[in-house]
Amino acid sequence: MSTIAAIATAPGTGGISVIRISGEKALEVAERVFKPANKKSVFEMKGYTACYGGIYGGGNKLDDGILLVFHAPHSYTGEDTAEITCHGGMLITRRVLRACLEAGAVMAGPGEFTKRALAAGKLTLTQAEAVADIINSKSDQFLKCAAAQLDGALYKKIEEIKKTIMDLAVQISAWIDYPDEGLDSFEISSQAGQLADCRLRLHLLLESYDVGQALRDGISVAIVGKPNVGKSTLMNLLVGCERSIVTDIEGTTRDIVEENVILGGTLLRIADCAGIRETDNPVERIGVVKMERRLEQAQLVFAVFDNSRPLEKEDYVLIEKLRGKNVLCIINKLDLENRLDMAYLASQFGRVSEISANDRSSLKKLDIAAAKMINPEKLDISSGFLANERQREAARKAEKAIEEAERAVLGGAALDAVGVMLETSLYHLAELTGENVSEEIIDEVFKRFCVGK
Ligand SMILES: Nc1nc2c(ncn2[C@@H]2O[C@H](COP(=O)(O)OP(=O)(O)OP(=O)(O)O)[C@@H](O)[C@H]2O)c(=O)[nH]1
Ligand SMILES: [Mg+2]
Repeated sequence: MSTIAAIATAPGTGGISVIRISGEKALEVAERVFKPANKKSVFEMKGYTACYGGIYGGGNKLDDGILLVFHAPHSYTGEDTAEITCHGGMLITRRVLRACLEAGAVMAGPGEFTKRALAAGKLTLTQAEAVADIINSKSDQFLKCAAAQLDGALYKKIEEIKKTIMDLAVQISAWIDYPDEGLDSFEISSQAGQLADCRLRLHLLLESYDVGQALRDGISVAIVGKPNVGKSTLMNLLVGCERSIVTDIEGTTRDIVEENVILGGTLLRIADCAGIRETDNPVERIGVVKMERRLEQAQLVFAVFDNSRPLEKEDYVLIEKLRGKNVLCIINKLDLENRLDMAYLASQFGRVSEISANDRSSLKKLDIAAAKMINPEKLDISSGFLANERQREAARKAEKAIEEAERAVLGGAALDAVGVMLETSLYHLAELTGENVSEEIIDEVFKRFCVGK
């Protein structure tokens, strides 16, 4: 296999940059590019040791830096690896990379270091996918789940299910080999019970997919209410800057203004929408239609009401629209004299938060209310979850095969047919963990990675 090199740190100016080299000739490449200050050869360096020295390329000294050496198999990739740390300028970093390429390395593809770690058995495919998730995490909550995944949370869950199915398949093949023994009703119900248990465990995992997506991409939240209640002021409070235009003119916001914020420890994709009302203004009407569409898709709604005005027709229309939805009722403009029927709103919504959106101290209240709304138990997927469409598809196929096997056992179908269904489910579970995937799928997974990881 070729020796690869890439810049492992983010592009841009920084304190330091790291150029990573991995492969059979990693130390040879490093020896050509890096001259230790102690005059020793790079080949003399022990694994996990660093040394200070000069970095050379094109016959010139490029920079001073540090070389870190890992000997196979004790490295991330399982191969000999060298990491050169230089000063963190874009130009100098690229020059050092070029020197490594001129010294015999080839440019690494996206995620190629992790791909090699996978090939060396250092990681499972689900763990490699977790590496990409960790890199792309935008909230503490998702980071925690991705870290557990890297620790093998999903892999362990799938292995447990596979073990149960494998035991059942072994029993079945024994019965096929010794048909005289026959299957009694106790054995049938025990087999069906174990299959039902596996099906349930997979079903729960399949449900975890949506939660994982929501945590990764953010829970979709719509801020709705009649015009002028302070939706955009609330949006700006949550974002921490003047993201939406605020005026005292009704119908200020038309287009949807969207932003990611962390509230209650969770990433939320918040949309500030046009105020709900009937209007002759064609532009505002388009805004209202957009708001309604967004409201339909929202996983969580912040419904805003104005403390200084009595409930009006638009408020009642909105309350009707919100039935059955996950809603945090926000009573805004608490600093103004109360004219709003708060008791009525409390009777309509499970959770009410009273704030002044133009007062920053309201943020704490909203944080606590949102944390309670965003049911943390339901969102706790740190014990393993399906992280992407590839994993979901494999789990779905395995679930289907188990379902069929369960039905076949209960229906008294021929044992060899049940055996085939169990084999099918095992096949798809192995696909999920990556023991049984094609090169194309692996390539697809690593496309999501950055070069240098
Ligand atoms: N006193 C007081 N005024 C507020 C508060 N929140 C918002 N306002 C004012 O209410 C007016 C309307 O605020 P916006 O945030 O633009 O209201 P909106 O709901 O986005 O309105 P539309 O975009 O027209 O639907 C502005 O003059 C804000 O300054 C608050 O908590 N207290
Ligand atoms: Mg607005």
